[in-house]
Amino acid sequence: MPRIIRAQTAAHSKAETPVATVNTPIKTVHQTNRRHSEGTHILIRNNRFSRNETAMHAVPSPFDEMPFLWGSAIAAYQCEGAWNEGGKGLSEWDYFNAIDWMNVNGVDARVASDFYHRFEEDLDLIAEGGQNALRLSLSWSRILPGGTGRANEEGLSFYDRVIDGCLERNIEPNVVLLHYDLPYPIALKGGWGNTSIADAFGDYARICFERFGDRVRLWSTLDEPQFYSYNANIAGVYPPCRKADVHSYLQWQYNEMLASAKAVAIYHEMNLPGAIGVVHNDSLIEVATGTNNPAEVYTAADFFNNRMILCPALEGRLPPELDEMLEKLGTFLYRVPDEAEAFAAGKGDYLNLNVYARRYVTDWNNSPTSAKVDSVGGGATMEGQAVAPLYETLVDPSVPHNQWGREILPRIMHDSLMDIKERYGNPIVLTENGHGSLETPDDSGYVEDDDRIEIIGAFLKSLSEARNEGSNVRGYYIWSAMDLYSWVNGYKKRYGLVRVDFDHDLIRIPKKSWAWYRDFISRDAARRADA
Ligand code: BGP
Repeated sequence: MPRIIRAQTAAHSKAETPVATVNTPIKTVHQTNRRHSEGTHILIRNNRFSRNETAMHAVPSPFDEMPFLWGSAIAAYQCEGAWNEGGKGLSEWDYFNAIDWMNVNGVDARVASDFYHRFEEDLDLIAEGGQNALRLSLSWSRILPGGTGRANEEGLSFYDRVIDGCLERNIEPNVVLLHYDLPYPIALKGGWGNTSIADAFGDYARICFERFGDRVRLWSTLDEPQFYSYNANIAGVYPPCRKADVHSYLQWQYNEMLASAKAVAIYHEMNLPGAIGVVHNDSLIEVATGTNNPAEVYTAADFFNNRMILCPALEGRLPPELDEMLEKLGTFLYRVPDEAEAFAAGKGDYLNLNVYARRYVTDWNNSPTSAKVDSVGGGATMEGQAVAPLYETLVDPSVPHNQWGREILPRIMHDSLMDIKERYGNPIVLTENGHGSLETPDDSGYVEDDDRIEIIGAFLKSLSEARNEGSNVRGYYIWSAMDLYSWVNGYKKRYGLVRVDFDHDLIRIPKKSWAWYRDFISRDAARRADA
């Protein structure tokens, strides 16, 4: 069994943590046995960069008035369809998927799950499934068909109906302003490579807050800005499909977080009765034993995967290690003159965290920067990355992988939540967790997705451990409410609690996991009421 080196977890209290200042090298490496582990772990005290303890924005926390949120998640481009209806403009993904040779699975989301026309039925199934929350995104192109300028009333009123439909059914809407589907006119101007996108995004955000801010209490600016940029600039599978372009990868994240900060600042100025943050993904870094420079590898992988997002989002500043890392990576960023003020004003109220997998890393072994992803399935390719000259990922043979080569390791739910609690401390909503699989229904269209039930059940057990240990987690959402378009993976990769029959009039049939989740939620409520 491999041993791994990991960040501090709740297994070690803060009191044990030596206080270190910025630029203090990490020295302390501890070894311990962990009950969740598949082997022996070594913990790194990652205190090289002191936590920024500035007070959080003083907004009334809407969480105080909410029960624990048990929900599921969707995203506009992946489920809405109606790509050219209701005055909607073209998004970058509409354009990209129309280019044959870029569209690896030969499908697009012009119809998708047709949520645009069937959202009432989907909301009914969410409510009947015992869920009290839905995370959804708005389509920027539906609201501002040109990306900027005049808002489209038809688009706004569609989202009025969706949000009101949630509230009528006691479903708390958690709204993301942008989930990858950039308006094409903005992409034409350089998209996330152009710092002026922050102003355009701020204007779009203001329109959404003005229209929906009275009813929506949970907001996110962007979905997974790091993973979005990674797929677009390192893996090269999302538009504009650049491979191993580290400069663009980091420049996008800088611009994304500048845009996010702008939207957060506008939201706070408007004094609306809710909370706003960003959605980040897969934040847990674990370093394999046998690694020669574990502390350096940890810091580098944490910077590359997390810190460009988490520092602005939760501390209102860029990572203190930014310049040092840029120099090591041999690259630079175009930065705006007033960045310190912009990021300080854009600190969020909470974090939305998506948990699927960890980053299992070791020393750089001279491989050029590259990413391995599998957009077709079948299990031949394991997910991974090399980031020259900093670190590489490893395949851990003791951990099972799904059919797209992604680790299935449920105990990371607990470890990710405790890691964020220890290092950043903000409230968290667990906004995505799920299991992608190739599914075969029976003759009636019913799917007995026992694998999903088993895997999500194990993640939920791990979530419960984190809750019991004091993680400030306020909600959990399964990806996804129903089957939908899985980006470059097309429609074969299914995540839904409800099957959508894409070949037969998009009929909805709840899967076994839908009823199982409903029963789980009601059992949890009963348990907590008794406690
Ligand atoms: C998250 C995205 C979602 C969703 C999910 C599953 O990163 O926020 O949009 O797609 O991952 O990923 P995939 O569909 O690529 O399997």
